[in-house]
Amino acid sequence: MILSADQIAKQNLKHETLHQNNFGFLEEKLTGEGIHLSEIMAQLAAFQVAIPSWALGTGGTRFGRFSIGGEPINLMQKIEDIGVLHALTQNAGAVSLHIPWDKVDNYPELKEKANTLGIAFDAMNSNTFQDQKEQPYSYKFGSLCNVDPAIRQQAVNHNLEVIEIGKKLGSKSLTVWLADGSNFPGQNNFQEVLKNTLDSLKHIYKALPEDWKLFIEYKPYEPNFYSMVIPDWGTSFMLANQLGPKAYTLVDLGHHLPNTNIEQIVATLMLQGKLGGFHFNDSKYGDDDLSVGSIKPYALFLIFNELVYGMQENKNNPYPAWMIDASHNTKDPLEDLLQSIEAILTAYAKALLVDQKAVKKAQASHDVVLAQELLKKAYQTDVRPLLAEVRRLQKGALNPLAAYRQLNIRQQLIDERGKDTVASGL
Ligand SMILES: [Mn+2]
Repeated sequence: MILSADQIAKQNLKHETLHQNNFGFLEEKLTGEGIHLSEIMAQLAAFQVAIPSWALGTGGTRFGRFSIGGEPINLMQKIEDIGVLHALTQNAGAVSLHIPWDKVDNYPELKEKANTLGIAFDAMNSNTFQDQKEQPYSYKFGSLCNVDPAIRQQAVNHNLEVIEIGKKLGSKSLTVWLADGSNFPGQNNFQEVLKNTLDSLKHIYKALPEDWKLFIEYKPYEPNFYSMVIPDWGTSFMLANQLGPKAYTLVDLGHHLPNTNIEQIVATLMLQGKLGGFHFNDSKYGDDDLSVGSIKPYALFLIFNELVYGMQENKNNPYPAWMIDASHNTKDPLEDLLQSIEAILTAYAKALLVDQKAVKKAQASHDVVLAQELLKKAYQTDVRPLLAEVRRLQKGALNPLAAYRQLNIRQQLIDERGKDTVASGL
């Protein structure tokens, strides 16, 4: 289904008066504090977060999966769902594909469809954590790290194929996340599997077009529980440095052990110009894949504070590729994504409100209390009217979630696609 600007404008009428009052109040307050709102609003409008093609259906755990109905059964329908998210929020203008799940026969047709909905193709994701029917070798004991050169070659070839598909769609980056690792002591020789991984990545890097980037994602545990070959940002950073200037580290919020200071990792990578990609989600324990900002919204703000600082100060670091990487097991995936997009933009807006000069001054005079208060002040600002105004100016919804519900979009999708459809992916 395609959502028109007229349908959204009609929904906006219901909230118009209240919004004008709320925004007017906030605008006066922030302008009075010397904040240049138009600059911040332009940055918020420009922010586009990619939606992964595998997040549009209901996710599951190893225990079960509960379908929501009306799930997209092919990539065209997934693109349409992202079109709905983008029409409502104006911040979801990109998709991230996973190969082989998202292979199609006609790539120009796919590109055309996405273009008409204002959706670009962000990073391509390879998959060497599952075996595919037609492949001769198994990844059970690793892919790029495997002790068997034939298995490594198969995994390298898969990544080269993903690059070729990406080229057809206008993507400019490849994300490599490896499930490689071991479950028991003695299973792997740590040095050997890391060396093999670097060697395999070198082959992939060589095939990368000049204007592409390679993102290396890390994860401390799961699916392997004793060791992962790329368990942390340090290993990813080392590999990226050894590969060359087109290779970067990718930070996924869920891929850290509890209480890790992720904002410090962000700062370190940006200082080195090596933060390439970013995956949003939230968690209580590990890679829980919960809606962004649902558990630790202040941590998300602190992370964005470092991202904003880095985007302003570390010009050697490229503009990061943003993506939501979550699994929607209990909610309507589209509602969950709307909540995540709102949480991301909220944290970004608050970080943009931080008085960086005043923070620097407080730090220079060792005024710990003031430095902390300056961050808190920005964090406690209610930026919802600001985000609504940015959306309104671009013909998005004042309240995307309310519009989604009032327009009965899930029911329409069920009517259109059926109750028992199952999306491909996780
Ligand atoms: Mn991820």
